[in-house]
Amino acid sequence: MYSTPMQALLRAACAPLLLLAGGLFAAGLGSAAAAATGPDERAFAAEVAAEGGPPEAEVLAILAGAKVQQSILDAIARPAEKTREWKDYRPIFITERRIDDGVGFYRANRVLLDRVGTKYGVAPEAIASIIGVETSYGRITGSYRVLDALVTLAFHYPPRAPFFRGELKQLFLLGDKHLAYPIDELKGSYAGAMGWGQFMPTSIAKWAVDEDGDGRIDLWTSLPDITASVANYLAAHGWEHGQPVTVRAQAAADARPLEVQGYEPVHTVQQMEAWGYAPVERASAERPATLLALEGERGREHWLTFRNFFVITRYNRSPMYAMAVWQLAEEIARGAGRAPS
Ligand SMILES: [Ca+2]
Repeated sequence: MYSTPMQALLRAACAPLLLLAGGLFAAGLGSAAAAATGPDERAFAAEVAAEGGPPEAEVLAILAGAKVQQSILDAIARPAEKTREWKDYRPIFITERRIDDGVGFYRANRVLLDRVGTKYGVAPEAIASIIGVETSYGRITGSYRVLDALVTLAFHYPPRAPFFRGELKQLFLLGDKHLAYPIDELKGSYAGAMGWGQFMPTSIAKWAVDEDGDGRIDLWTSLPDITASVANYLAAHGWEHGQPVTVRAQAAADARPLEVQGYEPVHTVQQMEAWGYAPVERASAERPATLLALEGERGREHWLTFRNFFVITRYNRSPMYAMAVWQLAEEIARGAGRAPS
């Protein structure tokens, strides 16, 4: 999702917009300041109330309790690190510990993960892996108050204010059904991403699920809600159950150079092969694919990526994120003694 703790490392790969802000808004707040409720906040509260959220006075009272935090502004404006190559990126996410913890998580929750996977038509190891990459299986879900994060970024960070204002508004519009805790008690990343899967408010509104049926969505303590919400996110973005995610390709010496724009699979495997990128494992000739080149430990790697890979990039736009998620998923499946699906 948006800027989980892990994703401080991904910033270079996925968010050029963040570059714009370095240093511009760094001065003058001290460590935290009570949020003002000026004209912007009053207009916001009126809007929330008009769209079916809590009454204006209640919204303003909650906003007044928010703390504008310099550390949030620092975190979002931190200059991007230089772009990492896959060989440097992979070891950050695919560690022995994360694999072992993933296998443990899968084994401990096998019945649930398999049931949710079947119900939503998503590979259960992909659900476990996303939770592993986002928050180390729920260990690091963020310690900022979501209200502070979203108020700080909506009203005190002009480069992304429209985006975060929209997320803050959605937070107020979620209501009791979608929120297991009062707004001012929610914790998350510095950008307001919540729970084991790091859902932003708009993602909660669209895709989070009350899987255990207790009438509220708890993305912190209900494993059925957590896993089903991740599964539903992938399903809603077009996951093809039982279908491949990637296949390694061998590039011919005279392979046609391909300028890949985005990660939508647009050419068939057969076409890719004709252009000089032959899959090293069996792959359906008619399956739409696209090409991903990565600088790996042993030089350049070529991969054909399919619809399911594109779906993972809907969770986070970086293709290296998607590759890390899927390779971790494969390790989890192997370690748990099931064939990757
Ligand atoms: Ca629930």
